[in-house]
Amino acid sequence: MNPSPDSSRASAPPERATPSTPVSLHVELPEARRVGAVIHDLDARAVTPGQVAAIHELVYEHKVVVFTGQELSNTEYIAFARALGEPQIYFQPNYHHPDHPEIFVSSNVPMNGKKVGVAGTGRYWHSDYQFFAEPLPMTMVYPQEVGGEQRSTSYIDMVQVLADLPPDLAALVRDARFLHEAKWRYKITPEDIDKSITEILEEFGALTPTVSHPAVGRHPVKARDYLYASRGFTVGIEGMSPEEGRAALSELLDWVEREEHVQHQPWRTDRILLWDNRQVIHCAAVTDLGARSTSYRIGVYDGRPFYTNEPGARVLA
Ligand code: 7UC
Ligand code: FE
Repeated sequence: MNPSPDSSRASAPPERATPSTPVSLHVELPEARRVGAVIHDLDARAVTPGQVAAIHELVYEHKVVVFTGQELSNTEYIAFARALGEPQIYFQPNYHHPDHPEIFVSSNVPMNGKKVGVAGTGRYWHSDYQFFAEPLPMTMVYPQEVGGEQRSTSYIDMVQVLADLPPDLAALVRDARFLHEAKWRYKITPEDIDKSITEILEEFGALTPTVSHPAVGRHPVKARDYLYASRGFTVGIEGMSPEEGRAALSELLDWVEREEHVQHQPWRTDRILLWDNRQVIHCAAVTDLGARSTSYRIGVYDGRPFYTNEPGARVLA
């Protein structure tokens, strides 16, 4: 398909298959106000530069992309991520796949009798690496074991949310900077035994100091504005007292998380999800009780700034 920007696509009818083109992708576009273009049966093992450009355009335009019919080995999966950008190595090694540090493992299933990765990651609204000065532009998730009947990742379109904000909340976010922190989501590791909660918070807080980002970011490719805030990591508002900031954020995030804003993308072991962490926030569904769940995530840097309207993050002491 033609990778050039075309805003009319956003309102294209669903299930419109693109005819065979030089990049030959079979794509289903989402309905208006929905995220998620579906790319059918891409040969992810032999992706061409034209296909990569088309995938980038689809993920920037439609915020989420689903690749159907995938059956990739770990090395093929990493190679696919490398074709799309630069794979991330997550900053905490306890999340790494034992043979492939690029793969962030979310799993409750031991591998060769040993715990691998972390169980139950990201079960709160967030954007990946929101708490760092350079957040993660794109994330891919490849479910290996689905973990029950109705497993999914849920998304909120933060471009749409920003456009629809009621006037009082729009005034709150205009020219504001929000503070983000990871330490409240820290997962205890075996090395933490015998440490106090205070010690753990201090140590992890020193590793991941509070950062501030503009509350509204401008997308580097689409030049659209998105609201950059989440219940998971956003903890305050620059220039407000902690209490004032928390109260204002809680009102904003209650609006953001309204049922009508939430879209679900079901998990299948033959589907890879790819999303734009600038334009959506996401939340992982809880695993059914006793069900085995494993997913392989790869974060991808696209070589572009996270937002272009402001010079960048501020790291607070
Ligand atoms: O265990 C988790 O929920 C992981 C989270 C603290 N960070 C994921 C990320 O990339 O921001
Ligand atoms: Fe996440």
